[in-house]
Amino acid sequence: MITVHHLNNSRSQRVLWLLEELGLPYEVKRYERDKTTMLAPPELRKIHPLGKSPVITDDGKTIAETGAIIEYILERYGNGRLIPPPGSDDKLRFTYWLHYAEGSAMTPLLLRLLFTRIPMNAPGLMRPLIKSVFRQADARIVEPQLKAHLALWEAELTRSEWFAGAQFTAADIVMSFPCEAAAMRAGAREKPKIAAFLGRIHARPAYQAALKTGGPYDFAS
Ligand SMILES: N[C@@H](CCC(=O)N[C@@H](CS)C(=O)NCC(=O)O)C(=O)O
Repeated sequence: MITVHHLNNSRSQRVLWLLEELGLPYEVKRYERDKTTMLAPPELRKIHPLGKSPVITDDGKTIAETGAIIEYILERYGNGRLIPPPGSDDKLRFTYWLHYAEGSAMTPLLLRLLFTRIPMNAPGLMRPLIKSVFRQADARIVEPQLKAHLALWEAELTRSEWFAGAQFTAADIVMSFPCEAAAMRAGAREKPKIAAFLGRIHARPAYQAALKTGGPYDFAS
């Protein structure tokens, strides 16, 4: 049986959701973030050297990295579900979003998070100066990138209801996290198609079931 090594309030929520969508049995081993640093506990490094979440173990194998986990589960247990037919245009779109979510979309979102958090932790007297430097850097480097990414998602969700065509697929599961993070940090809810996408995914029974299993998740609102 698949074991999901689940870090609270993290990307591994997507893996729980995928397993719920497929109706597969799984067990959950829980790990708690450090309340100050938000880092994963050292025990997670015993499962995979990077100690990041998500990571799963199954049948003697350890699989890390969201996209690789999704591919593994679909190939081994999916029976063709939640993935467009091989060779189709939608399959190409699926592959793009599967890699893009972590490979491209998360970079400016992470920079936005850091550029906001670093000044908050700066020593008192320096804080206004550091805040101003980071605000300018965000406006110059991060904001234009986020604008372009959000425009891309909005255009794709105008072309079809889901990221890889007319049917819901695991591409929507992988893209949920950038969309949710962008709703918190980059005004994604002002984009009507992205906002509607978030409404649709949050209403799915499997998403709700995964939330119950995973516990408090800041990104679901
Ligand atoms: N690209 C990786 C990112 C993994 C990652 O950064 N996970 C975060 C959780 S959202 C984490 O483990 N953070 C805790 C830490 O870095 O200690 C993936 O999608 O699997």
